[in-house]
Amino acid sequence: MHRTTRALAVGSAAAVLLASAFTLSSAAAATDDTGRRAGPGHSAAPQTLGSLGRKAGLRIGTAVDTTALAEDAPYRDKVAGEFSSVTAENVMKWEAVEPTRGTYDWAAADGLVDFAKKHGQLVRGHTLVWHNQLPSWLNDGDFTADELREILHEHITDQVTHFKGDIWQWDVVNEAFNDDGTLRDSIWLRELGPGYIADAFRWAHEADPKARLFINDYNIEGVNAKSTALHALVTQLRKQRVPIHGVGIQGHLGVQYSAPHDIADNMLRFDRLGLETAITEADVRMPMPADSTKLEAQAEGYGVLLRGCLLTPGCNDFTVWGFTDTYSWVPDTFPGEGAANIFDENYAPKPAYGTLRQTLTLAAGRH
Ligand code: 9MR
Repeated sequence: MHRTTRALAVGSAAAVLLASAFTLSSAAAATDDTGRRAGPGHSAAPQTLGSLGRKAGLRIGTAVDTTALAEDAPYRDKVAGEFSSVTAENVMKWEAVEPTRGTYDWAAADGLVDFAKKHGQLVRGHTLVWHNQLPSWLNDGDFTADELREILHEHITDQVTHFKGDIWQWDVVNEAFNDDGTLRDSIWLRELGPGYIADAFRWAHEADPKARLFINDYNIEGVNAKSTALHALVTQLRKQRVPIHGVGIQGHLGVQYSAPHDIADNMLRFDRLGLETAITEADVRMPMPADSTKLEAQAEGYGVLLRGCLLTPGCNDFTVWGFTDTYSWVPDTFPGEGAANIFDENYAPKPAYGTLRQTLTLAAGRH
């Protein structure tokens, strides 16, 4: 993503909206570096991303590292103060909740749910069906297809029942597609066939009829083969009356790649199906070391993702995948890259934080 990519593609209503939103965003430069407007009418109460989001009709969330939540007081204060929804970064995944077959360990996840209740936050549940972070008894087991189907059914039923009433949105199925739009070759597809997706949603709905059920994936920000295949799948699922309510767009970007300036085009086509949408895992990494050009490109990336959400009426949550560079999955997965979050390692706000605040401020009254 480079400054030159600010030139926006025209030819669709969404692109025009994006362009005007960008103009507005530039005009908002008359704010101080926390994004707060100066002058008369300026409220003394500190505005947070969560409170600004509320005025713009959406929740602003973060993935939470529950070890950091327990051990790092400044981290805990930021989670509590800045955000209006939370997602467990790891502790609701299958390997965490059922490390030994038949023995559940909900302690860490329950702790996060309690924390969220105490701070008036909603919880996004992440995630029920994935190819990754499965317990070894499952990965290494020798199960028939019928047994695996029953294992998956039981997992979904037990986990959704355990959290019944406490989860706002579940990422029921995570990362089911390849980038070319074919279904990912996972244990679930191989053993159960493509019907595992509809089954997972039906089972989750039976266990908690009030939870909003999402399919979630990465590299589906813009209009491309993967997002188009996902659109075709959810269209079909809705026709079959499968209880699917939303599409989660992860939003893992990097400053060295083009930003998805057609994100509203893409999100609006899901909106037209009557689906909710959310940005579920926003972060914008960069080749290290960071410098001011990269930080500005990063701010632009966050802004593109947030504006895509704000331009989509049914987009009701914008979640960042962690908020401080101290705790990030990026350096482990992409050696030589990092600094992907909106606060630095000392919890100082980066330009991206100001961009989110300004963009939310301009969207006040959205709903
Ligand atoms: O941030 C998570 C990291 O701590 C884990 O080691 C990793 C294991 O795969 O999963 C990370 O979270 C992923 C999320 O659950 C699904 N989308 C991609 C995220 C980043 O890898």
